[in-house]
Amino acid sequence: VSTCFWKKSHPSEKCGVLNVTKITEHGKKVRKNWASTWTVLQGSSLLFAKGQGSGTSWFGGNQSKPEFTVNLRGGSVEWASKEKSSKKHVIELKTRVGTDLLIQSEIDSVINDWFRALSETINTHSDE
Ligand code: I3S
Repeated sequence: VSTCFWKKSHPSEKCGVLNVTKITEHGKKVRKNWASTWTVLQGSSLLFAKGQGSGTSWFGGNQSKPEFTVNLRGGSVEWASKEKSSKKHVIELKTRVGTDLLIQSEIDSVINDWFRALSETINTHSDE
């Protein structure tokens, strides 16, 4: 997708709007705060920007930095258990630094694609 980049010089493999919340920060439990979040997969990084309505106006727009970034190297993904969330189609992403996220979409195919993309990224970069 042509709109799927962070900066023109940094094309991204994948981007889209997902529901995202942190559940831990450096291993400590934090209060959930689900938010509709622009998510960009770029190399081994996952970049987030909250509160943006439209991807095309935002990517390449005036926001030059992501609000939040996680490094996928050494992380893991799994489907979240019912205890973790009452929502459907929830991915639990764990990072090496102990910041864990839940990532959700109502759309089956969307969340399945993300699960695959995140797993592949983690596997590809695990030896680096
Ligand atoms: O795991 P929890 O605490 O049941 O998560 C729910 C809460 O974060 C709730 O907000 P407050 O209790 O802070 O008002 C959210 O509205 C819910 O969406 C959270 O649960 P789900 O099952 O949707 O992840």
